[in-house]
Amino acid sequence: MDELIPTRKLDEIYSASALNRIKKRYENVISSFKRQFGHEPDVVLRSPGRVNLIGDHIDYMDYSVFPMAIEPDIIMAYRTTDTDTIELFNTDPEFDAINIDLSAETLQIGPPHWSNYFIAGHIVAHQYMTSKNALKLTGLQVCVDGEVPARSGLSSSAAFVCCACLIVLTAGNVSVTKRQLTELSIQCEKHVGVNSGGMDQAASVNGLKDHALLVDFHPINVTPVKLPDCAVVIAHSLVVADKLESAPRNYNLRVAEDSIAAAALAHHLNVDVPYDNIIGCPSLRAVELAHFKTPAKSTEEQIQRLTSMEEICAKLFPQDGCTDEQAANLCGISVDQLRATFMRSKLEYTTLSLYKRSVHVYAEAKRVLQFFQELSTTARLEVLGQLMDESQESSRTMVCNSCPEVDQLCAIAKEAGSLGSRVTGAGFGGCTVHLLPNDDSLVEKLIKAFKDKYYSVYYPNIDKKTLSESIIESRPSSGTAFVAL
Ligand code: NG1
Ligand code: MG
Repeated sequence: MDELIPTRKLDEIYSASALNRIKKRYENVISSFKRQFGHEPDVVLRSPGRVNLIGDHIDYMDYSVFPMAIEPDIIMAYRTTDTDTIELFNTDPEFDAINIDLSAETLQIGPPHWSNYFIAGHIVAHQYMTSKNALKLTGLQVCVDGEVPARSGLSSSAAFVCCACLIVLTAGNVSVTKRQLTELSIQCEKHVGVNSGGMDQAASVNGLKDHALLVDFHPINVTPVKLPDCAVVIAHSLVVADKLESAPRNYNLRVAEDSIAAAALAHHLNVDVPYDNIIGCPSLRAVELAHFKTPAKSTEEQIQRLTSMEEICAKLFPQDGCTDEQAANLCGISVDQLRATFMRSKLEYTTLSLYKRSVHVYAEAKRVLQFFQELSTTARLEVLGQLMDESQESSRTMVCNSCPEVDQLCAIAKEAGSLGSRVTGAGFGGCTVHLLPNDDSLVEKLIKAFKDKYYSVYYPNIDKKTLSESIIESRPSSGTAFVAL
């Protein structure tokens, strides 16, 4: 992670079969740029989306996750100007062009708009440059071209903020390592209103061809692991998962529930934990570390520890949820303190599901370890698939971030021979991921089953383009890079 963001040629980034199409895509970005701004861009760069194989809704609790970067990505081309404006343009007419005024003291995030993700990258890069006394802000002309489906759990937003952050830094003559860009881009989404963990940005920046990535947090570290001979197929439920709009009842609520569960456990186990997660609260991993005091000596011991944490949660928390009063009691604080500490962003709920969420975190953290262990030893696809299925069951019943359409896609896939099928990313709709043997006929059979039993049933009027973009077979792709054309 300590090398600088690389410059890569197209054939080093994309698979051979995609190259012709990709070349046209870059030509279109350059010609759109010229048409819009009357010049060639100075620099072109890209950052990929990601699919998460296993380990969801645990990154913000500091547990390791197992994503891989995918080929669909966001390309940005930019040119510096001596104006006080960022001129943002998107090749997709759905996203309207906008000028952002840089003359104000600090940039502010406005009402929901795609440009907010650029502003978030700008704010974070600006703060970093100020801290390094390297502040040189210029005007920018930027053309964006995205192929990661938005609001689908494939991290279009992380790919976007990684590009935005890198543009502002590079335009200001600041070069960064993969680690620095990972750490900076992790801070971005919070400015937009989602208290996100760091999985997506780590996967986007550090992606490596043919490798999945074990991502650890605190400190952040990425270990590439070669994927065995297999096929990974992604299918979009086409249920729009608007993470920002639904954050108070979905994503941000999960982060808050886990944080409250961690504080309650720490109180129960009588241990001190740092208040340093994404919302300035304790993480469930910090409680585990404080409780056991010394690091586990083996994966087996770590797995046992996680099992015993699950058992403690199951005894401590009522299974049907907690009122604010109960939660505050469990943490040993007042209701006012509970709200002031854990609920600084707006939340909507009837009860707090401390039991379900905390048990999921410890169980899913265990599955990630088992997945990694299996991949690093015998790499049996059946074992990996089984863990993915168990993860889906936990999403459905404990995180409650699946939905009937996602369940349906997983059931169709299992019937068609998938070894493991699950929702990927934040969920509440969005994409599913499926593991298969590397066998073209099995992959074709799966894709046919999706078309016949899902898309033509749920979306009988689906157009060809949407259908072809909804099913992605992707090998692990490489990460953020400047592109040499
Ligand atoms: P997606 O599905 O890409 O929005 C989100 C979070 C991750 C992680 C997963 C759930 C962001 C940028 N990413 O991913 O940090 O928590 O959900 O595992 O919010
Ligand atoms: Mg996102």
